[in-house]
Amino acid sequence: MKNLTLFLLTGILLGCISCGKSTEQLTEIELHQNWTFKKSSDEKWLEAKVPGTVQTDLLNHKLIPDPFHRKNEDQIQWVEREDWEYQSEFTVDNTLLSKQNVELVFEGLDTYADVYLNDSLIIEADNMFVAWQASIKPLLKNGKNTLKVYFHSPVNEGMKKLIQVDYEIRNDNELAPKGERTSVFTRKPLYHFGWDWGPRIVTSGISKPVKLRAWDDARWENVFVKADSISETKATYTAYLEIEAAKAFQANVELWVSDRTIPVSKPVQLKAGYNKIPFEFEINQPNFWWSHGLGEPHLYQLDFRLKKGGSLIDELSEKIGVRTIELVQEKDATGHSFYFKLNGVPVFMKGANYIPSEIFLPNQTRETFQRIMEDTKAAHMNMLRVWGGATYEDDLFYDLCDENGILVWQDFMFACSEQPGDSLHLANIQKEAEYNVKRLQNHPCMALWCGNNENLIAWHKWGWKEGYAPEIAEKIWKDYETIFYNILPNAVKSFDPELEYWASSPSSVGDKLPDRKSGDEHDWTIWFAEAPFSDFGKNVPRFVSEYGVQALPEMKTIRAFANEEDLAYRSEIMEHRQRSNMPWIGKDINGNEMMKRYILRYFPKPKNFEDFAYLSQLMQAQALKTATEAHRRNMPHCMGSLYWQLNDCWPTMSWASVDYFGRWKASHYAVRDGFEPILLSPAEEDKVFKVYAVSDKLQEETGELKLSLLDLEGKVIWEESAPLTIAPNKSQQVYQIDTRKLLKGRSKKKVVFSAKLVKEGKVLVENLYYFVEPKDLKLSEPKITANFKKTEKGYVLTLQTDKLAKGVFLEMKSDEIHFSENYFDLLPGQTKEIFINTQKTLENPVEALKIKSLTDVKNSKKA
Ligand code: BMA
Repeated sequence: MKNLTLFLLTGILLGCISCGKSTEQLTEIELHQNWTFKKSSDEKWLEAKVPGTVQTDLLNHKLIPDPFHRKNEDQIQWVEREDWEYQSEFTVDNTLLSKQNVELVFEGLDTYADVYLNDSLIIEADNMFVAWQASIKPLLKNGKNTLKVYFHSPVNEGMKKLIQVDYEIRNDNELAPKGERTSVFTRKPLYHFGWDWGPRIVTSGISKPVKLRAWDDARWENVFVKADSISETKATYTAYLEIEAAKAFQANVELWVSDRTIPVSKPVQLKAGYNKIPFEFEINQPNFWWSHGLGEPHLYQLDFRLKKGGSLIDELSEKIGVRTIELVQEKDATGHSFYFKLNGVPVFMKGANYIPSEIFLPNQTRETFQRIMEDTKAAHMNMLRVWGGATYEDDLFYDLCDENGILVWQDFMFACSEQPGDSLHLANIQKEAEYNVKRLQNHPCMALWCGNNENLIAWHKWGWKEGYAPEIAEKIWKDYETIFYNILPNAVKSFDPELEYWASSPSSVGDKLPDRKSGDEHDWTIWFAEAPFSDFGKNVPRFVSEYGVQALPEMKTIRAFANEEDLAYRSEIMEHRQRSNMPWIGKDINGNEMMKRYILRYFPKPKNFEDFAYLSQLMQAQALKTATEAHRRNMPHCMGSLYWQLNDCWPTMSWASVDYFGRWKASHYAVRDGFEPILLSPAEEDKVFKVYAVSDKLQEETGELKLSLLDLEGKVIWEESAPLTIAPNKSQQVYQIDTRKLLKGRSKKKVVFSAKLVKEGKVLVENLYYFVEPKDLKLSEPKITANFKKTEKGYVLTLQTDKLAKGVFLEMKSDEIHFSENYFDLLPGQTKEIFINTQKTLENPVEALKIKSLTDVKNSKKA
């Protein structure tokens, strides 16, 4: 819920620099100043930052080392075992005390927190995913007031619960010895306890804003906007107004819709306490909300004003989008479809799995979220999956998804684990589910609520069920049913009935195990089961909600956490940072080894670490290129491709396509190409060479299809062209030829195939295809020439080559530069223009530019 913010610096409270909203009757003030903290057993109080975490406060005082550097994470583990106290003082005057109601609101507490106001206990928190509030008027004093928060160690609290259960409740991702894994007992992000791409840093702290809210007669609690009917000409809505009133009285509600000059208004009779009042309104000739790529994500601003007589009591603003969203699961020849219809249009979902961009959640800033949106949009995505092992994100994240047309597949916060089933825990889950469904219900970006990530397959397919005596297995499964078939779907049904609930990802219809015929799939045959990338195109699922392979970030990022002596793929530091272990394959197999195996399958052998990092990126890019194209070629059978994972929460090697510092890996460029609204995708199927045209556009596209076969020096061996009409929202085969007829006996190692769509002399899209893996290409060293031209926005870099340059990686030695294209193949005869947006002046850019391509690996020195 966002409130209209009229800033007012009343001076009512000392220690408030950014005060919240204010009307004649209501004042909101942030309490972010004057905080100190200490370990509960210590005496000395130190300055603290709120919102924040114990660990970041300790870091600010240099009391712990930088946990991201080398193995320092190990040295800060003691923090999770301690209790911590936070304290602040604020002053209240009579103006505030004269208000009839004063509430203290914590938007987030991490996690077991006792809050005392002037030594009276007012809140006992035990869930980081909800807000906490208390009425505090009787406790407030004129003058100085003391606020204290006592944080119990989340691990010790979890342990107390763990020892009460006489069977193991599994979370195999937790980085703690068996018997000490407490994460499942605590409603706080699972990834804080360690995951296969993140550190174990179990935080405590005031995780979100804290505020005082003082009001007299009434205030807004919530507004839930439900669409009654939506058509081209009119959208009708009922807004359910939730109002908290101190007494019964006659009020008036006004609704101002975007730039309408006259509000809709209605008298409402309030009773003391909670009120829920339906309020109807309509939008004529609506502008629809569309996902990125399909149209404008048009938003309507709704300003609700609660009035008594002529005076304004409280205001609340919401943004809504006129849209319909459906998850369509119709029976068909294969099984059941699984696709989203937005405004009646089937939309192929292109996107990624999202995790928080920080292990320390309060460190996420507006800039972080905005960058995520830019990276998402730049790669032509229209959906992010907010994965269930982390957190329901901040309001700002969903606001930005609304504004940018990014649909959200939202998991509830359960992943790869089992859950306790005691009544307190279940009640806590219910509260959390209701709170978050209500909080997010008005966002047009919301597409789906999903119960959990992989809990179902963990139980049935990872041997978990079999590990228990039958009566224990029965109990665990019953608890699963209670949470995922009862509590969570009921929360969605009650508070956001427009959205579908999907109990587990991945699964098939009726919450059966994933079968690729219906439902969604996590395609981990590639990577964990070591299948070749070409398998992305085999037995393609209906909706692929996870798939991916790991890569290292670029050297600049690696050097931020490692020293020179650590730069070896199995060095102590690189092994420590790598969290993906695969004991079922072999004791010694981890992600670093797996990256090496995949590199060797497709690329020349790296001789040093820098080449290993570079090749891991090309390898990951090839995997995601293969997957995105295969999934889209198989449209409409397959209607979604969300790879694992978009981003990182610390500098590391992982499946991310954008690293912790926002640097794009090769894979992000590859995904951007794979997700182009119009894709030409060549593929060999049963010795027949085919070219597919896939379009996500809703209008027909025309142009000339230009196909050519080139040798590696750029000589055209074969070419054909024909006018092409690409049907909207469809995958179609547009060309085919017997591979032998195309190659006519030429070596597959010495040719490259290009497919282009050309319109009015401009290349709209181009895609290259090789008949052998990169390591088998007969590449010889290219001579690449580079030229820089200064423009208003920065520079244009022009590149040319005399021979095929494969996997061209550009880097500026001194400057941090984002190249509009990187890690690409450069064809001889082609002039490639690359844009660099920068206000900086680059000194001798030609000399500062480092160009690397695949042949350089052959000539590299051994480490
Ligand atoms: C999926 C995710 C995560 C995990 C990733 C890589 O299963 O749901 O749990 O990090 O794979 O192993």
